Amino acid sequence: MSSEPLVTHIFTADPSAHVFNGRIYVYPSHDIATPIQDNDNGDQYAMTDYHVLSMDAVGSPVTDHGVVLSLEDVPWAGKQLWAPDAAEKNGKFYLFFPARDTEGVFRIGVAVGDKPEGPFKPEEKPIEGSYSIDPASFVDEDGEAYLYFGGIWGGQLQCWTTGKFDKEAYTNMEAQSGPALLPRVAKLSSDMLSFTSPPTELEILDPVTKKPLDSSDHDRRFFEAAWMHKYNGKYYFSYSTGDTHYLAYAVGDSPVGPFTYGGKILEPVQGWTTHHSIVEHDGRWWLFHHDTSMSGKNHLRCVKVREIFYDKEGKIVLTPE
Ligand code: FUB
Repeated sequence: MSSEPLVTHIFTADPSAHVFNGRIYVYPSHDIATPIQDNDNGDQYAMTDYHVLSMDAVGSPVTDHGVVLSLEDVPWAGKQLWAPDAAEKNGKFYLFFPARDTEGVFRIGVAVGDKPEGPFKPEEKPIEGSYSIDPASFVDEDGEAYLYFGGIWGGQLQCWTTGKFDKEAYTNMEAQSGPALLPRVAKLSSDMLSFTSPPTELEILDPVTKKPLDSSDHDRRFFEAAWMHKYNGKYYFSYSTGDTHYLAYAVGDSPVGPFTYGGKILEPVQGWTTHHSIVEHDGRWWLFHHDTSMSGKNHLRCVKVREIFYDKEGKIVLTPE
């Protein structure tokens, strides 16, 4: 189950999985071929639309619902439809997605649909106050909704340390000492179309020193691919460590942190990027992720799924105790 791509007729990546009406829906990036050479900006990830996949259960046939949103339909977006996510609230479905605007700055947009499989109609403008990439939505048990986001290097998070886009910071990628750059979280308005207040940083602390992780700690510090899920009353924030290629997680008592580093979920997969989501279905927990086993190329990825487990202490493990 862990080694087979979910679908083979298109390239898919960055899978955000949710259960809506008892069915598993996956919102992936739709990778496409491009002559652009690999670079640290991620220019080779030149995606232009989104598909939605769904299935009754892991292992059952997967339906591709086709194109649910295209770049040409998003008035503010210039290029690069990167990792999306979706949420449901009050019977409506929301697709959150990053793209570079016409100035080349990554912003996050939202598109609204009546069904989990779309289609989705984009808002005219990106979410005010949004920036960087990899939005992940989380609707808590009390109905409050949050958007987590951010990605360094090509994801431009390092350009926002002053609150304004700093083009010069782009080429620096990240500092090599001092506290690591942090993912962002913002509470969503009740209509899911805006932030109720400016995004804040999500703290990730070392479990022993209780201090923020350092930017030199490439095995543990946040890079991109935020995801939030709740298990046993605790909030699990998971992410990619980017250039060290791990999926890692941190645990907290509140959706806005602070979080304490908890460990690795997955070792590096084939390909430069690693990106995932975690979802419960019928009492079992699933890790959706991607690799490049279908193509051998970093920008032509395929989504896979494997089961995960929790040990007695609530740590995420790949084999049951
Ligand atoms: O798919 C483009 C980018 O690659 C995503 O936004 C990152 O998380 C990485 O998977």
